[in-house]
Amino acid sequence: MLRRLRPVNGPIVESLESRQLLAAQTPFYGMPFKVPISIQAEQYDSGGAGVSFNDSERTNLGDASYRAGGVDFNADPNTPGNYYVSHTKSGEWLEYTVQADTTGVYDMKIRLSCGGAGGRFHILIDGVDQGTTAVKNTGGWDSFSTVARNDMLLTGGQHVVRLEFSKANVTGSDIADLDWIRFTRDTESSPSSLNAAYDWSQKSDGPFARYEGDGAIVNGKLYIFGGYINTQIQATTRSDMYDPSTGKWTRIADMPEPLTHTGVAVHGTTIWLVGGFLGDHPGPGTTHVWRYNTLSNTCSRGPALPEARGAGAAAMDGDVLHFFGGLTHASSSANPVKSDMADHWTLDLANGGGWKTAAPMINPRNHLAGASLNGKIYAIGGQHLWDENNPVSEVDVYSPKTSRWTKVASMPEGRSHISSSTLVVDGRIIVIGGATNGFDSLASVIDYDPATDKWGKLSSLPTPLATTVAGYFNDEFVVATGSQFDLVATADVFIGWPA
Ligand SMILES: [Ca+2]
Ligand SMILES: [Ca+2]
Ligand SMILES: [Ca+2]
Repeated sequence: MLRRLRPVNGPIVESLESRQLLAAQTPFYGMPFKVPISIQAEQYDSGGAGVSFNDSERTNLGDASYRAGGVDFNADPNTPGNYYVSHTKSGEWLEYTVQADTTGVYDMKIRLSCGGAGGRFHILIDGVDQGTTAVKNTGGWDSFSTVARNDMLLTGGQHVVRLEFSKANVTGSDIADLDWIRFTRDTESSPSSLNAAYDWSQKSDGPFARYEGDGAIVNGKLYIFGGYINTQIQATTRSDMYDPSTGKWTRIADMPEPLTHTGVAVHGTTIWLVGGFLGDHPGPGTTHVWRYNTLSNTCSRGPALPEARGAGAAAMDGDVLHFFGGLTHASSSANPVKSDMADHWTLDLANGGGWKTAAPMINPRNHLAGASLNGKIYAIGGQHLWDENNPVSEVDVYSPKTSRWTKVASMPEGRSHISSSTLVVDGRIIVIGGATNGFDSLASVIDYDPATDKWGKLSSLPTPLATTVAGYFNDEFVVATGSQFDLVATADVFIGWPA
């Protein structure tokens, strides 16, 4: 009931409207670019002239073919496969569909070159002009530099960003060559919808009890895949989706195989499920990678991991999927696990090239969580081997820029079994529940602020819960399934509102 009284803010209405009005306009990859992210200028939306771009003439005036339609392209002589949008004239524009999970202030950098007199362009978000940016001569058409357009507010939801060339300083001449645009979140001025105090309420049980399920929230709906169903530790392929705005559950496509302990990361509207333990406990680790498309309700195979892993962690940094840690198989008396795996692999979803090796973890472990925040990757908590009595409080951060892992502030206590209940909200990492010493489940909800390198506390869940699946959308936490007691599956559902 409380829900109905709350004002419905722009995001839902706006995204519905934009979908209706721009039915023919679709993002380059079929899914919106999820900010913060870098977007290749040449990967503007599909839809055609007058819909997703405007160009002065149907011919391609550039030296390279990249896409048909009239936009002009030049090849990057230094990076095979990279292109510039060239020959930009006054009145031309390009549009990009992006998605922000939560409301925030974003800064934009635009990488461009200009060998002429320059001019100016505007950035428009959903048709609203964000102001003029001047283009000056950069020392030649092959000499690129970045210009900034700062402090743009993006509400949570989908948006169309237009880059429009408004004026050439010499009439009829080209204004700039564009390589890419990059959105970064301005964490200092982003309004935080995150309070410390939450009112948690328990909703009706979901249709299916499970623990060690995997999942994530996409467009406000919580998706839960697989998991174990009983004290015999039997795995299921069953998957469900919960819409907290209606309280309705929908059974979705079963997973292609019964999995638990996958690494989960979201790219646009696709949920990546990486590795995992296959079948009933103690199942073997797998190299399998599945992509669940939330739009088509289908699972397809992704590039297999270099080696089998279960209970590792995944995180998405822009278009780059990271996977690290885990074990080669689940532990059993017949097959005790002997080593934690430090391997760290990355998969570039925009540029392909398969899984690549990255810097190994400094403290290899399993049953940890992965998170991506401000262009860095976090490895959070977990356990060593099958020791549930001494979970890890350590948190490590990986910088793709330096290719190094370093330690940051540890959690207040050791926590494992948090892989699908760790999420990023408004520039902070939130860990909901989990298991501590001796698989005692936890009700506490903690948050990490990278600006202060400190862990804080949010209002606790009404009951302790480990291995739960959690998400956040429009100021609301949603938490479902998991176990309060080891090996006991629940269908619990909790919603948290700012108090
Ligand atoms: Ca043209
Ligand atoms: Ca042009
Ligand atoms: Ca480019």
